[in-house]
Amino acid sequence: MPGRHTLATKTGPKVPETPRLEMNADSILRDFSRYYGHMLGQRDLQDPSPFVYKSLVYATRDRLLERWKRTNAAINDTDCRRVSYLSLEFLVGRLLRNALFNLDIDKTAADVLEKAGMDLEEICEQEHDAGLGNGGLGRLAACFLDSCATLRLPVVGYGLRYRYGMFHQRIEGGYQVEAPDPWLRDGFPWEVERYELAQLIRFGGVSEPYQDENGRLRHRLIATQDVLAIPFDVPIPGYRNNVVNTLRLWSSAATDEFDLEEFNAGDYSEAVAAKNAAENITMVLYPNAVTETGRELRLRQQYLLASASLQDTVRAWCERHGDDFSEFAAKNCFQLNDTHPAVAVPELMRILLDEHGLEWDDAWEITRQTMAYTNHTLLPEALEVWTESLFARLLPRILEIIHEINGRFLKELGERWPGDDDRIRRMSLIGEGHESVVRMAYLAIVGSYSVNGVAALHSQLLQDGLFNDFYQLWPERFNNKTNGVTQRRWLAACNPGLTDLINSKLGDGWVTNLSELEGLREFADDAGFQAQWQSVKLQNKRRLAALIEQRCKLKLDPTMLFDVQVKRIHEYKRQLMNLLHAVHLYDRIVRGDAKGLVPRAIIIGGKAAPGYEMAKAIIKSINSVADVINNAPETEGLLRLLFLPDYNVSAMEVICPAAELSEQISTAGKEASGTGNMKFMMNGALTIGTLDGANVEIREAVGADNFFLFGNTVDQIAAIKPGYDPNAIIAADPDFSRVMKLFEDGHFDGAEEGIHQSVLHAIRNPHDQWMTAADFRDFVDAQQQVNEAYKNHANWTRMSILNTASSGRFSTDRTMQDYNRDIWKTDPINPDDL
Ligand code: 26Q
Repeated sequence: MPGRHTLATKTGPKVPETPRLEMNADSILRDFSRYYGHMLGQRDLQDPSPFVYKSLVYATRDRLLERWKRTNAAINDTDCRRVSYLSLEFLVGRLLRNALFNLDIDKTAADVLEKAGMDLEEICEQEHDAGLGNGGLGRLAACFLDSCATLRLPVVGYGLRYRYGMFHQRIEGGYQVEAPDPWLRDGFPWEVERYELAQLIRFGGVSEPYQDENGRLRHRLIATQDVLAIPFDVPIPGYRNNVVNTLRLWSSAATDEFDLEEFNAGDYSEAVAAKNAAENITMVLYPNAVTETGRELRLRQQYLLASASLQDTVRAWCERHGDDFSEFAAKNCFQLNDTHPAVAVPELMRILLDEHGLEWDDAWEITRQTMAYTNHTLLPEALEVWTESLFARLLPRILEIIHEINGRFLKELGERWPGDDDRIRRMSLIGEGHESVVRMAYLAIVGSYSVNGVAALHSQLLQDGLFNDFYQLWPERFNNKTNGVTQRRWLAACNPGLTDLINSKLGDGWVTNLSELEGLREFADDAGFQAQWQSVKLQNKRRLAALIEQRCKLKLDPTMLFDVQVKRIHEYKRQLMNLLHAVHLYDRIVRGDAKGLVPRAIIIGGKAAPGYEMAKAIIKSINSVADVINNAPETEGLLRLLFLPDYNVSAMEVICPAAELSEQISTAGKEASGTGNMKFMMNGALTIGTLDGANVEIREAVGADNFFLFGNTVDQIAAIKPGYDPNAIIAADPDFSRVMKLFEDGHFDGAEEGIHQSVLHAIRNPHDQWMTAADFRDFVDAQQQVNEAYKNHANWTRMSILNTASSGRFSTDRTMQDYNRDIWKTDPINPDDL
């Protein structure tokens, strides 16, 4: 990388070995105090202050760093096969508690701080969430990193260092209001800037053919607009194993050269504007939708990630192997987290062809043997496409390469299915509509040796439906990898009460081997154990009630049934059906039909994409209904409905330990997997759910008796769809009719007449894709079963214990072992052997 900051990366004299940092209380306190006093210039301890937080991070980071260096040495010295996990999102949340826990110094740190009059928990709360993701897909990537480090797998996460992460959500007058998330404002003490590893990213320009010195036709880009990608590394500690992996986040910046050119031409303002444009690329995380004007920037983000990460890997490769790429595919794998980084396929081709002079066939073999693609959605409208015209303007050489890939691919199809023009048109990487587009999912499939879905049902539906043409062509490429969550964060760290209780019976082996939770089965009927289990849950409910009181100014009775749905707001996730049920309960109560009704708190949380009007209308409806329900004297002690603002990773760490009922109520066939469902199950919540995504496997694992199933299946949904008549369904169901009438009579309108119109219209629409009305009756009946089950506290607790006991499969440790066994095929590293 050219530029004035370039540092030598070649080996020189070694830095003298410093003694290993100790992990005891004295040494941690010493380092903490040194940072507090000497680096941050503080005198008196203020608890909890950002300075205390930072000092503790630095003391912790020092201890990570020496392990980090050794891990990198273990990877580089052994020239092992390695994996790059490419993702536009890593929703890591807070890191301090996790780092202390994985280093096994959490108790020590807590003691040390307590002696100094400080509370570790409060200090941890000082940390801003790193909200570099939207939801499930981003959080999955973060759980994967934790599990890979714990399993000693040589996996680097490559992502973007957005200056603004996921927006903060406030609720004003019942409406969502977005506020920026300047999470880097006070600095991010975990990261290490690596300017010496910056990469040059080239946009625009013209692709020019030329003859190289051997008379071969090659291509080069001229007159490009260049941007720098600067890596910031974040340490990812494994669980008590001395492994520290890397999350490398790219930040865009103007190149020195670019600035200079403009300055020389005397155009100062242009130069500053160009610098701005460069820095804009990683300015903001896109919520899961882009407006027309945002599209160009989003494609720039995708290319910057793909290009910088590939160049980074290829640079490291060439340092060791020169221009010999014969072993490259044997030693490297790129896992694409959805199609967002799929431009990596043509970009690797470009690097190999244009920069290293490989022949097409060799470059294609390498590319196709290193790329693997994970799909996270079945919604056809969510499949990513980019117009050719945008590609031509932004990435002309990449578009040429895509055309060449497509030409060869269509030829192959023509040989396999001669004359089947319809099929060939369907499968083309270029879709012809009123504007021609590049189909990123197809590009990813054609360029990969593995294509996976994220739950058994989802993977099956990909093969049978969305990607069936490709499945017929290459069945061997398709596989399933059911999602998981890391139990280190989602049970051990976020639920200390339950952790202690489980450990008292089973020891702590489950922290790295979650199937050991099966051992809880034997205590499921033990009255003493049940009492302890209940008391932990009650404690956790109090903790959530406190959070709710703080954010919603509403006091919850912690003995109510905590019924929770937290996830992004989307029509297919059917928060609306949950709302209809809340209104149904309210209707029963005001009609005096509340006999036998268990007191229930319905808690809903999640963000709506800022441009998704229907999702925003759903939030408003929930809040308007909540206003009425919570202020009606009849509901006192019986029913509460509330919308918890600003749902994020840290909120979930308080929510999932407290939940008793987990709402997983998407229209069958629409939710790829879900992962919140797994966090809830692990923490002893029972699920009310459709046969969708990973719910299917959750139910299999825990047994049908311990799961509240309802709703139409994928096949039934398809069968009813043609004659779907929601108005007839509503008319035939008195409960449903009354619910709709309350809405339509303006009972929940407050001062805003007609506020629920769009939402009601959606339910009554015969073309309602999500078919809320079709599942309403079954949902209400299943909720009635929940009601009855909750009355038998011993049996409910038994079912709760069995849910935790059966959650072993849903650890990302298992998921990562599956990826590694079938796709990555890497060997664990061992820094201790150095
Ligand atoms: C698209 C276009 C422009 C900008 C952003 C996006 C975008 C961003 C994020 C599109 C989708 C996402 C996120 C998708 C997601 O979170 N999917 C979820 O992935 C989980 C992990 O596999 C699954 O459990 C969920 O079922 C799935 O919805």
